[in-house]
Amino acid sequence: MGDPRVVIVGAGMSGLCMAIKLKQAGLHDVTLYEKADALGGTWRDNTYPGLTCDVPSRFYQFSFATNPGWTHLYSPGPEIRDYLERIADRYGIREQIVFGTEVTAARHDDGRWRITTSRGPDEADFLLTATGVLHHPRLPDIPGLDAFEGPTFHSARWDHDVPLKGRRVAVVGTGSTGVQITSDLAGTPSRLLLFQRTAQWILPAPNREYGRLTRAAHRRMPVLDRLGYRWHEAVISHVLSQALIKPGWQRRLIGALCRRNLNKVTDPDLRARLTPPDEPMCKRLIASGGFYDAVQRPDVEVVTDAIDHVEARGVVTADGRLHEIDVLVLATGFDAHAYVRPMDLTTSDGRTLEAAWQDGPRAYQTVALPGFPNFFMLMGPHSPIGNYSLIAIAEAQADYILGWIRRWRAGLVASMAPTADATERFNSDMREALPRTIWTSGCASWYLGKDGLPELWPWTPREHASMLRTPVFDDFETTG
Ligand code: N01
Repeated sequence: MGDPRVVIVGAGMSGLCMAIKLKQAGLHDVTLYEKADALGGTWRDNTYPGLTCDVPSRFYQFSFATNPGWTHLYSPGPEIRDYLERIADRYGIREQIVFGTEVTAARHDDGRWRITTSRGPDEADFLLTATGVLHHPRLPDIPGLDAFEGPTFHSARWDHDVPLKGRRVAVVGTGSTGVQITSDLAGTPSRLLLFQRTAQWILPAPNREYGRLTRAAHRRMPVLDRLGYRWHEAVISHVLSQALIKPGWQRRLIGALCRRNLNKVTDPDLRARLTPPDEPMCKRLIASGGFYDAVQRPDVEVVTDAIDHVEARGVVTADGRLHEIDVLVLATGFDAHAYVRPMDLTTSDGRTLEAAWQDGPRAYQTVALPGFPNFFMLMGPHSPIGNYSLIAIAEAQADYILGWIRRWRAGLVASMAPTADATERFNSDMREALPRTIWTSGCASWYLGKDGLPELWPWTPREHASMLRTPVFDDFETTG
């Protein structure tokens, strides 16, 4: 059948992963469209102070391209971005990327995807989206936000031209981002105000530095990299991933570590205000080594009165107090349910992605959609994105997608899409399993979809990988 033309949308970590796998399989008619002017996805967009991956570096990397040079147990964001840049060059992917070009729509017609980009049309036999999960910043609907006279920016759009030293800075939000910013920034502004709506549990995670000797040893003995990868994979799989999905010693252990960590806060009033109302891990678990030290500094204040509105000089809380500030940082998270959109996808019979997902994003086995032939997603709905390495998940999904593309190349199929029945069976199994997870134990989080259920994988990441290793051909409608 010849080689297919493949279009990948997005040149972040998962788009690169897919492109590398295709290249290694000898498939060269591949284009990655990237709307920004640089690659790296979330590691390009986020540049806030303290940006660190909270998955250990030895596991948060491609299993086929480990990096002996990681400087820390948890790598700083710029180091991960450099790593992705180097990988793109090493595997010759950069030449395949068309930067500054947004895919706005795609329609499946006559067996091909007709693609509309901001630079003109294209066509492909396969359309693959690698558009990420946390891509669209969510701005809070706080009255008067526009009235503030000083600079205001979202954490994922950090304005590095704004000086912070010696000024009064407010951070709204205490998710992973707000915690990392606070831990790093404390001490730079003359006053740092952290506006907390809901306290969150913090797993103690001091960030150990890898010394020159360790790095040299890893360079000389690649087996150490492989061992490091397997070790962190095993710890996360056997402890954290289990704790999320069922009761047991793992859940008790992580809960106890978080509670003990909170005792580092010596002032009983502050400790009470930092005590979350829910179970550890109900919201995405935050890992940090320095947060409780930061919030106990005299120049840091945790404000727990609700924000009433913002005015020209600062933030006014419900008790009527005006907190005067110079800079306002919104670490208020992302719209995690805007998968793939705003791209318009349409099938030959007029089905749209918008309509297919009107009740929330649903997929077949996290990677495919019924009625959408030769279309696959990386990091699609219900991917195991908890606290696991998204790179390991992308690799499993890319291998699965590559399997279908190879079948196409071998002439075994011309088009493939999962059946509606198989997709419904998969989603109904998931709906049954989700209430058993810790994420439904009674908290609001970005994990929860419209139906109140988490849009997450309710089993172990290893089960996700093993599901994708064994495709069920009967679940697909194929032609050719
Ligand atoms: O966003 P979040 P994030 N008034 O949605 C608060 C990943 N990540 O950017 O809890 C006041 O978790 C909101 O309060 P509440 C990771 O997957 C990874 O921090 O809703 N406050 C909350 O405190 C993470 O989970 C790394 O009551 C308002 C905060 O804003 C995900 O990104 C590093 C508000 C939002 O927290 C998102 O984290 C960083 C309002 N109107 C992030 N609206 C890694 O290391 C919202 N909030 C891999």
